[in-house]
Amino acid sequence: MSEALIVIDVQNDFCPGGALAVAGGDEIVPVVNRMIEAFDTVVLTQDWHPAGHSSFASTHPGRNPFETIEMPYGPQTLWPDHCVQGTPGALFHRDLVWNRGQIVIRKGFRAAIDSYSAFRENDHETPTGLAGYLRERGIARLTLAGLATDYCVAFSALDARTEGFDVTVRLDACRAIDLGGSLATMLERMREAGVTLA
Ligand code: VGL
Ligand code: ZN
Repeated sequence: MSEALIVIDVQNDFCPGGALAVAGGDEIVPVVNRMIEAFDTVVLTQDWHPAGHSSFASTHPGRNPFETIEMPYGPQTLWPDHCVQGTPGALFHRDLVWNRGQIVIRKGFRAAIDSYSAFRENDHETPTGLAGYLRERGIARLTLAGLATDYCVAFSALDARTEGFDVTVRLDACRAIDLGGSLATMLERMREAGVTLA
């Protein structure tokens, strides 16, 4: 049974000094680099928003980052502007050794819809194509690492389970945003979905 490493959003804006910095986000880079070396199949994701993206608080007059609004597809947390296409904040962390990555899945590129998951956008419908890519390559087992544990990593892990993959999240190679208890909530949801938390 073939396996793949999925490296989620190890980008400057999610590291200290970035627009949506995750505490200790840069600490995972050496750990992730060792994992990249150890896997034959390596996939990376890149949060990749157009300027004025609907998940940015700045797009909604009178709204502040970390508030929640109702979107046509359900509740959406508002974020500071981050990972804008072509900006330094959207680049992978400079110490991430990503040469061995075989495909980069960009997500969140539609202005009207956010995408935490590497598999489905936040309407839980629109696919990114990653499940088909992995299945066509005969991959059944996934190991996830990256940022942030309770958003993009967790939603990717849950969707991967729904798509029928065997999923392990390497918590030592992840860091969380932890907004209003989101880390505990998402760890429990992952456990219930049969994700192995390592
Ligand atoms: C993420 C919030 C907004 C993440 C991306 O990578 O976890 N979180 N966009
Ligand atoms: Zn984003």
